[in-house]
Amino acid sequence: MGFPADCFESGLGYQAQAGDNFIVTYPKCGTTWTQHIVWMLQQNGQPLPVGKDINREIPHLEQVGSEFVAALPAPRFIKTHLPHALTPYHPEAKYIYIARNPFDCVVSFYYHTQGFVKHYDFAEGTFADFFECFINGEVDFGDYFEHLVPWYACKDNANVLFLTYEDMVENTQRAVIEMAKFLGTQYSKQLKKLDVLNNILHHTSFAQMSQKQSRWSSKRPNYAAPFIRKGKVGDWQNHFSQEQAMRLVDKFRVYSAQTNIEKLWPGLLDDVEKKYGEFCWQ
Ligand code: PPS
Repeated sequence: MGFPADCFESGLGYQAQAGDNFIVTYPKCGTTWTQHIVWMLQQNGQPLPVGKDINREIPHLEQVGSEFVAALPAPRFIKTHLPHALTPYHPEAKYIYIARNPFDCVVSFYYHTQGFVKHYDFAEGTFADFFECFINGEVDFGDYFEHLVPWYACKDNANVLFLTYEDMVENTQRAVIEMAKFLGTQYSKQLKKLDVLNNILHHTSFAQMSQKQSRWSSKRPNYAAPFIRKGKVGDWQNHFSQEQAMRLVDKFRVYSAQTNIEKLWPGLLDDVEKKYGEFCWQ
């Protein structure tokens, strides 16, 4: 992933504190979008100024290390992709977890891995190559399902707000309001001013964020493709073979049998099977 090893290691040792707010995701599930929403909630609806890097404002724990995060003014807002067992915990810290369906996640992750040319040496990698890594859990931050399942189990905890990327796309306003309420009255009362809510919805829309991405930061010198790429639900259908679709359905069903994670995306697995169901195992 290209993070300094000492920062990664020190990030693992960060002691969460009362009042910390974590944005927790498996990669490519809506982290950057959520960072911008939360940042604007903190700033009375003002967007991130040109030249500022959201990953300095709401830093990625594993990238910057614990000292950087500990030195942030409270209340801290922190991004992490760490799995549940490694995420710094404090009962009075808050955790916003965003889940995205694994079909679109792997596609987004593929373009990410292909795009960071110096970090991954995968510029020539195909989707088929990446799919094998993903389904075997051999990608940054490990297995998708192993990340999702323990957080899903905590979804009703008072200090966890569990949302899906798909819900955010379907009704962004509802998601913004839920985030604000969860973070506390100082944030939710901002939304009573209509222009604050409208500003957040406008500036964090896919159109705005994709248009502005190169102006915010350009601390992504090794990234060869747009980071805010397509922002769609269902793009996987343009990438998956029948065999890949059914293998991911099978893996999903194994995890779902124990946990009901299938309920996060009602009808998804049935739809995939309907579309690709004639696939016959050899
Ligand atoms: S990372 O690298 O893990 O931080 O990536 P992350 O930000 O979690 O995920 C990137 C995907 O989120 C999409 N995105 C958005 N979708 C809708 N609306 C907005 N505003 C938005 N901002 C980012 C981004 O395009 C990536 O998804 P794909 O499918 O690749 O387009």
